[in-house]
Amino acid sequence: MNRRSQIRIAALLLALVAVRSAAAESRVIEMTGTDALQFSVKRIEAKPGESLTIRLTTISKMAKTEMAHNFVVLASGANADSFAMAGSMARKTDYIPEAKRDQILANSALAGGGETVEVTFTAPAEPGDYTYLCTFPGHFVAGMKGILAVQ
Ligand SMILES: [Cu+2]
Repeated sequence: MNRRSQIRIAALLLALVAVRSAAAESRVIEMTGTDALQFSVKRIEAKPGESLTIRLTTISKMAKTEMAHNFVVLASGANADSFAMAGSMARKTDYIPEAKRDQILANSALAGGGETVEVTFTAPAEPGDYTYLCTFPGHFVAGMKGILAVQ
């Protein structure tokens, strides 16, 4: 093995270690979404700047077009009602309203029955209560929401 490939391998190993430690630092919060249109976790307490991984599994026997869930955390000051309304109409973008992207701190993909989606993000530095919700049509109105309490 020449010097050049040794350096390449060393760089690759360092990169792997960096990826692993970043993943290890993130706290994983598992939750489910059901046909009852509720998240199993309704409140998440976090430290400012903490790395969080939300792992959302949808429990349903319905078709994905009829029943799916996502996890969307809103920035402070966002109006959750109008965000959810815009989201419910954004079918082409999996119910993520492109015009309101600046109000999203983090969002997962849509999970149909039996699927699990994951999103990793950094909790805001600013303490406060941040709303999270599912933007599938009708779900927020039915109560599919929760609070990320940064304190
Ligand atoms: Cu939902």
